[in-house]
Parts: sequence; structure tokens; C-alpha cells
Amino acid sequence: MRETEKIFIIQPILGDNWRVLHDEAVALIESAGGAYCGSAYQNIKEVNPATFIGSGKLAEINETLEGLDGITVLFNGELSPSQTLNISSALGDRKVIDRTTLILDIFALNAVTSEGKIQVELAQLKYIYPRLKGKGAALSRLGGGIGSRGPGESKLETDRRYIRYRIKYLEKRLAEMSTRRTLHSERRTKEEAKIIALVGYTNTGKSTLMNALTGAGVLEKNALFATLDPTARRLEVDGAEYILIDTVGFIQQLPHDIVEAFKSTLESAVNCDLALFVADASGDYAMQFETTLSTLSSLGFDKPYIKVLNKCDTVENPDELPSDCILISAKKGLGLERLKSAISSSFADRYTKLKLYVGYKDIGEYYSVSNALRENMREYTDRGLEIECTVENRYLSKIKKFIKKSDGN
Ligand SMILES: Nc1nc2c(ncn2[C@@H]2O[C@H](COP(=O)(O)OP(=O)(O)OP(=O)(O)O)[C@@H](O)[C@H]2O)c(=O)[nH]1
Ligand SMILES: [Mg+2]
Repeated sequence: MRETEKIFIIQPILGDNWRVLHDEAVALIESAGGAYCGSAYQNIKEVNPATFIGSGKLAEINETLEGLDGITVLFNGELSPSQTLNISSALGDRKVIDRTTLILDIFALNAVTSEGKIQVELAQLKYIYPRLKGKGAALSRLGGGIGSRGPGESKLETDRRYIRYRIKYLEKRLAEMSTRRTLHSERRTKEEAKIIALVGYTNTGKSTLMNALTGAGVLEKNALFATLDPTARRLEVDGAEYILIDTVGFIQQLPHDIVEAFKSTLESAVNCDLALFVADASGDYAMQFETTLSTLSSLGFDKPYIKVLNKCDTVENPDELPSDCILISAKKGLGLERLKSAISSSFADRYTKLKLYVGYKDIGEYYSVSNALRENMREYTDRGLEIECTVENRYLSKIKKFIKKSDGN
């Protein structure tokens, strides 16, 4: 087995959440199979275009690391190719990776299905491609280990033309897979089971909750991005059937190329009927909810959601947690009944059962709006159709004309 790679963090102090970003970087290093071995921090007022942080600070870090071989430096932010090169040179040609490269590396390690692998390779190649311009040396300096793993590993150093060709090829394969899935989900819509999506920050317990609710047996692990491939299971709540899906988690500054590559996977979450936003009650849950909402919104998400605070067993004063959240412990099985009633009432508040009357002359018009409702019963009478149906409230105005008055007309 390869010796565990030791990683030293350079943390720029920019904005007020640098501490959380730093602690996340330590967890990211562990999730990538590396060992955290220390940090240097610098207050940044203005980004130095050549080296991001100041050159004096870099000289100081170089001294600290002097004589320590085999230590990789993680710059906890996104670097341009020339910044990576310059920092590496200032540190005696040490291997330097940035936060994006590290996250891509973890994704590469954890991708299981062929779709997941393609998505990761695509994200990696898209990140690397513009970085191969001019002096492409930043890459070859990676020299194996963390930051250079993944499905495209052996090809990273080949030329831009090959990468361009490969990106096109992978995009085409992903599109084919996505079409197949759309067909699948159309069939599912016909079955009418509503889709509930577990979404949220990484490592907050989405998969543990999936297991607690459905006995799915999916991987739960104290690591970032343990889940990459979505799983779907049936879930029964108060006699109603739903499909619960567990999918990839989010993090602050999730690389754009990853969101883009995982768009097709995330589509199932974006198009759900209800989302459960899961956050860690013992962590910075406000930031976690905000990151989840903004990442999903960038993909067009506009569905109702319930905020769920998990890991409540680890909090001393759960009473102090925000009251608009459902408090649970997926691991201990606490609060699950409360969550189920919140799910039921979210749906109950959103749907109305109605009787409709459609005169035969209006049938064309009825069909043009009928996809907004679910027919439970239909009867043909002398003058038209009598229909019992369930309608999502936001579509009520579309079918107003057909709603049967209580006097029978
Ligand atoms: N104390 C405590 N730990 C929990 C609870 N729920 C989950 N965990 C732990 O949190 C860690 C992450 O759980 P997962 O279910 O894998 O989290 P996830 O959100 O699916 O994470 P990713 O798939 O990596 O994004 C595991 O070590 C779980 O055992 C809980 O209610 N209480
Ligand atoms: Mg998971």
C-alpha cells in the first residue's frame, strides 16, 4: 500500500467563514485518504495575482516545511494554473493542489456506477482543459497521488486535442443515459408516486436517514461525498406511497464543473415533489441550508422543502435550535414520526380532492389542462364526463371552469 500522503494546508483568511472552510479542508483531506499535518494562515486584503497570498508568507512557509519531504501543500481556494506554478516554485517545487482538485479527487475515488465515473471524468477534464494552455507544467508536477486520481488518470498528460475529443464523447454518453432516465421517470410519473428527495450538505446523514426510513442499506460513512450515485426506494407514510431518493451532497464552493457534470443526477432532486433539506444540528446549519438552496436554485429548483436538523443526539440544548426545522436523529431513530407527519401535511396542504363536470363540447379544452390533475374516477353521463380527481392547489385556477358546484351542476 502506498504510504499515506501528508498534506499541509495554506488557508487564506478572506471573509468570515474561513474557519469553517479550513475545518472542511481537513475533513476533505481525510476523505481523500490523506493525513493532515498542519496549516499556515494569512490575512488577505487583496489577492496577489501571481501567488494569491503574499510572497513573504510563502517564504516563511517554505522555511517551516524545509527538510520535510513528501508533504503536499493544499491551497484552500481555487488557483489559476500560473498561481499553482508560482506557489510550487516558491516552495521548492513542492506538489501543490487546490481545493477544487482535492474535491474532484474524492469524487473520483467514490464514483461507483459507470454514469458516476463519466460525470467525474468529465468534471476533471473540464477543469484541466483550460489549465493546459501555455506552460502546462502545473499538471505534470502533480506527479501522482491525491489530486491526480480518477478515471481519466492515465490521460491527464496527453494533449488538449485528445481531451477535447474525450469531453465531447463523454458528454454524448451522458446525454444518452439521461434520455434513458427520462423515459424511466415518465413511467414513474404515470404510477403517480410522489418523489421526495433527500438533499443537503455532505456528511449530514442523508444516507443514514434513507436507511432509517426505508431500510435501504445504502452506504453511510463519516466521510465527505460518500454518496455520489443516486438511490431510490419506496417509502410509505400514512398509507401513501412515495419514492425517496438519496443523492450527492453539497459543500461551499462546490466546483462549478462538478455541478455541471452532475446536473443529470441532480435532476431527479430538482424535479422532486418535496425536498428534505438535511443539515447537521451540531454544525453551521444556517450555512448548510443556504449552500443547499443556492446550489439547487442554480439548477432551477423551485419545489417545497422541509428543513431537517439531523444529529440532534449530539446537541446539548436542542430547545435552542430554530423552530422552523424538524429535529431528528437518523442514527438513533428519534423524531422520525414527526418528520413523517410533516411530510404528510406538506402534501395534504397542497392537494385538493374535487368533483369535475366536463360537457362533451369542452372535452378538448379539458384534455389540454388534465395533466395538472390525477383522475380517481370517471363516469360518462348523457351530457358529459363526471370526474373525481386530486389536484395540486397551484393548478386549481386552470381547471376552475370544470369544478362541479355542490348543487350538482
Ligand atoms: N451522532 C449522529 N451521527 C449521525 C446521525 N446520522 C448520521 N450520522 C453519522 O454521520 C456520518 C455521515 O452519515 P451519512 O448518512 O453517510 O451522511 P450523508 O449526508 O449521506 O453524507 P454524503 O453521502 O457523504 O454526502 C456517519 O458517520 C453517520 O453514522 C445522527 O443522527 N447522529
Ligand atoms: Mg450519503
